[in-house]
Amino acid sequence: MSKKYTITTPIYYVNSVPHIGTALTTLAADVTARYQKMRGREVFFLTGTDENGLKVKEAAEKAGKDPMAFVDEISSKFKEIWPGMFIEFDDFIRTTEPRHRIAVQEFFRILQEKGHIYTGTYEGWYDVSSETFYKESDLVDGKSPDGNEVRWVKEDNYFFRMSSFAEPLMAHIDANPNFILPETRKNEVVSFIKQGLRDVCISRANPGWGIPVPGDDSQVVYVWFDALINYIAATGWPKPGWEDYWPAEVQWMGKDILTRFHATLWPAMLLGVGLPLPETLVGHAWLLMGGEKISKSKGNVVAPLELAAELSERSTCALDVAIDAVRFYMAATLPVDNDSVFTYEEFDRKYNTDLANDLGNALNRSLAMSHKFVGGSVPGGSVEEEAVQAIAKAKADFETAMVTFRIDHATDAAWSVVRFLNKYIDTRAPWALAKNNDPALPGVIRSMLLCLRTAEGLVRSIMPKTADAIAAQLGSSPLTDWSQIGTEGSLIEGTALSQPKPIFPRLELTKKEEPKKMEQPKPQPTATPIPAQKEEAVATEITIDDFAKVKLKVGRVLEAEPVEGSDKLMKLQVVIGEERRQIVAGIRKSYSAEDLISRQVIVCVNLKPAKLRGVESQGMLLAATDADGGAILLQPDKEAPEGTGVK
Ligand code: ME8
Repeated sequence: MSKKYTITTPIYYVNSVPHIGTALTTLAADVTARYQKMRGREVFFLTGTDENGLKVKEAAEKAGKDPMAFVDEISSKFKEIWPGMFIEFDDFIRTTEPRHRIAVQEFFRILQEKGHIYTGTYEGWYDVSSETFYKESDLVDGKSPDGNEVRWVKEDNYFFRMSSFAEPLMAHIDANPNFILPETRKNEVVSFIKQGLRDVCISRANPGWGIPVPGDDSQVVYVWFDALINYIAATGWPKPGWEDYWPAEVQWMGKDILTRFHATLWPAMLLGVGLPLPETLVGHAWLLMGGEKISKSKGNVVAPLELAAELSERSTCALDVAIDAVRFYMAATLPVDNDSVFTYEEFDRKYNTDLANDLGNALNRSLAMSHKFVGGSVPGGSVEEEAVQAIAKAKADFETAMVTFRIDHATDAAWSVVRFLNKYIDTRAPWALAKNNDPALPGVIRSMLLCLRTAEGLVRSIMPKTADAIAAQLGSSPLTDWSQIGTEGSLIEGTALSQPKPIFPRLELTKKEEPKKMEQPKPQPTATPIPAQKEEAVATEITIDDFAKVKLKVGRVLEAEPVEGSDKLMKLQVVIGEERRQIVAGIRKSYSAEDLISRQVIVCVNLKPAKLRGVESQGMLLAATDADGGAILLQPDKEAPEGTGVK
């Protein structure tokens, strides 16, 4: 069997349920796994739960439960939630399993045999919350450096000679520039090692919970020493065959557990036993909320599936899509060097801008125009050079980002082709080509569709269900082979396209929810939508100055969909120069969505915004009224750039 591409997450404490902090690391590992599978690697993706240790025992006591029943219950929540987020792990290890206990005891025994373990008395502080030993000089105002309560401990324990591994460890770090990522974290680790690595206490007095030290039931193995061994236990070690799974290509974690544990204790333990070191350790930064790390102990948790369920309810997108939107948010904002702050406002804003506006628009416009201008199937013709280049660059940038596990950069690379596509549509203006019977039209539409197909492939590891939905609308099978992404062969001429079905309905943000920092600040939206133009007699004369107060501009309809629960109203996304507006108009009886997409319109842009059937409208379309009361939309006599003023 060939060596698998092994990816691990930390094993999470079962003192409480999963939240978006733990989901962040697991999602990063899942994106890595899916990407490597697309590239043809056989992947072994390991996650699990950390169930020994005082922290868990005390949490069980607090809950009034037997520790085993308690860990069974919470571990199963982790095991269930990940598939719910479309996380495809291959193995889930629990440190209460026999396979883990056997590996830990064997590991301990080998280190003892090799003279790396000795007995002594530990006297110092212990932080149960992070299961960490601290010296007096480590404390800050009598607390751990993370601000946790500490307890004084004096015990006869076993110690691991970590100090003797400082040199080989530094040599390994120097020789392997990608061993610790990102660079900022590597520097932290190097300075930690340079301060001098201390021997580590690796056992605690047996509290009746944990893995007994081999040959000494009065002690249990220190929970961190035990937990780290999960990575090798899951490979089947010490039984033969583990070499197919170890060393890991990448071990994902948060920065909190990199320096003291994964980047020093863990490699020293492996060196001690004589096992190879993982290729890369990635220690990402934290997601904060209200200025604090999102954590179980702080109680400021956001449950990822609840976040998705709420989004689905508020936006009316499908639940699968909402789960993908949570995945997207995490991938796009994955904190690397610096912590990032989670806010519901930013989550909503990214949904609207990156998903509804960018990706959703690109999909809807491309499909609608393919139906309108080339009969609804993939045309032949050649893809235009600028599209070829944008596609190649997006794919290459994605790959480069993934070499150093920059999931945030990879996500941005995927979006670069989406952003290119929206601009390309605006500048190549297929509606104008169609009007002039320009022979470039099929090639332009093909270029648009190839960009979409590329986007489908590039977003697949981040948003698998959305990628499937895009493939289905393109009438194509899912693009799962990385080498095919961006190729002409991935888009077969003559394939029937489905009608555009909006995947990401826009979220209506109330004033309170309106994000403080918008990427592209919109001018104050104004305008009351007028469902249908009422014919009114001209009552009073107005002056030219009065008339000048009414601001009219040329716009173009990008998207159109009926407003649910109304047989008159149509919700439109209209581009007016640099800005986009949502306009609700009572034109449904006279126009279908397809009639409207890509049509130019005249918009009154300075009416106060209003809600129609609960949907905000930020402008009004000008229309005449026919004999039956139906709307006849006004449009410029010839194409005018969007945003042009009308007098
Ligand atoms: O430390 N932002 O488990 P744990 C980013 N059992 N990542 C976060 C986060 C946040 N706000 N909160 C949690 C343990 N994480 C040990 C690990 S491994 C041998 C043993 C993620 O349940 C991040 O990956 O406290 C962090 O390192 C991990 O969850 C800590 O999970």
